[in-house]
This record gives sequence, structure tokens and C-alpha cells, in this order.
Amino acid sequence: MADAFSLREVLAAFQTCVTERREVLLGPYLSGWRGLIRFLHSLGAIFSFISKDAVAKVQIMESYCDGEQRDKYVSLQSMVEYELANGLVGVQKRSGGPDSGCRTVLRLHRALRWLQLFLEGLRTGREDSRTSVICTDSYNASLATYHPWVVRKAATVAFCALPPRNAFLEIMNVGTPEEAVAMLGEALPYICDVYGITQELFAQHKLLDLP
Ligand code: 1PW
Repeated sequence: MADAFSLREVLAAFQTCVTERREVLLGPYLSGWRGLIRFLHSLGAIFSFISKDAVAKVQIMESYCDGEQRDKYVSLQSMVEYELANGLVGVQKRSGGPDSGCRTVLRLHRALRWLQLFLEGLRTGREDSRTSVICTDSYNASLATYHPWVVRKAATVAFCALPPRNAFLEIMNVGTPEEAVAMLGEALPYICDVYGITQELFAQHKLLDLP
């Protein structure tokens, strides 16, 4: 079944991102994102403006990973080192040039924080808690800071269309709501790990505010 889709596999991609040397591999990072985007699509057309930007960011990264310098884009660490050493990262303002891998990953990285908070909220929420509230709260606590008012507004409207918690846990296709909650408990530490390593790497190189 080519179409069988389970959030378990998506989250497992983030598990395979981190190497023994604590490097974050771009291949599995991007396949995790591709899965998340498919998941967003399954939530309906109202989420397409959210997924559209994520799709664009993933495409930029894919072209680096398949491009001439692909050996520099194996891990986030090698990417940061290469782009910084070659003056490819615009630190002042967005130049007319191509978006760097660093600024592009930074957007995905910030969105990953949102995902992490949201899934954690779902996991620990009460059965009758509202998914839209969990989603809005986690968005406001993370990604919203970086978005202009109109994006925040549109996102908040889209969140209202989210199904109730148990229905949401079921579209994750992991099994019963209880099984989905258990899977989240297993998978979330890996997402936290990827987020933490990336955050540290970007902080170390002062890349957390890239325009
Ligand atoms: C159910 C939860 C799923 C979480 C998936 C997260 C997807 C995140 C995509 C959010 C995109 C919102 C609209 C786009 C905003 C862009 O302006 C912004 N991009 C992001 C990812 O925040 C900034 O990109 P830019 O304009 O600096 O290239």
C-alpha cells in the first residue's frame, strides 16, 4: 500500500537523523519534513498555505542536497561550516541572492519547535481538550514570534478547523488514541534531540536571527 501513511514513520525519520557524533543528517531530516507535509495535506485544503511554505523550504534544501556541492550538505554541521567559510550566509538583510541553507533550515527548525510543543500538548492533554487550543498555544509560544500579523491571523483561523483530540490522534494512523499517545511518548524525545542539537549549533555560530 503505497499510500499507507502513519505518523509513526514520519517521526522515526527524526530518530535516524542524529549520528553517533551528534551530527544531524539532512537526508532523514528532509524525509521527516516531507512526511509532515503529507500529514498537513491530509488535514485539508485550509492547511495548504501552511504546507506551501514548508514545501518551498524543503525544495530549496533538496536542491542543495542534490547539487554540485552535495557533499557539503550531508549534515547540518557540514552545511554550516561550508556556508560560513564561503560567505554564503547573508547576515545583514536578505540579499537578492539565493536563500542559504542556513537561513532556510532555521525556518524549518523554528517550525519544528512548534511541532514539538504541539505534539507534546496533544500527548499530555486531557481527552476533552481542544486540539485547536493546543495548536494555537504552542504556535503562540514558538513560531508566531517570527510571523507578521496576517500570517498569525490566517494560521489561527486554520487551527480552528482541526478535528477534536481523539479524531486527530486517529488520523495519525498509529492505532487507537492510547497507542498514538504512547507512540508520541517514544518519538518526541528524538525530535527534542534534533531540535536541541540544531539550536546549539546555530547559537554557537550566531545564526539564530538570520534574515
Ligand atoms: C499540525 C502541526 C504541523 C506543524 C508543521 C509546521 C509547518 C510550518 C510552516 C509554517 C508556515 C506559515 C506560513 C509561512 C510563513 C513564512 O513567512 C515563514 N516560514 C516559516 C516556516 O515560519 C518565514 O519564511 P521566510 O518568509 O523568512 O522565507
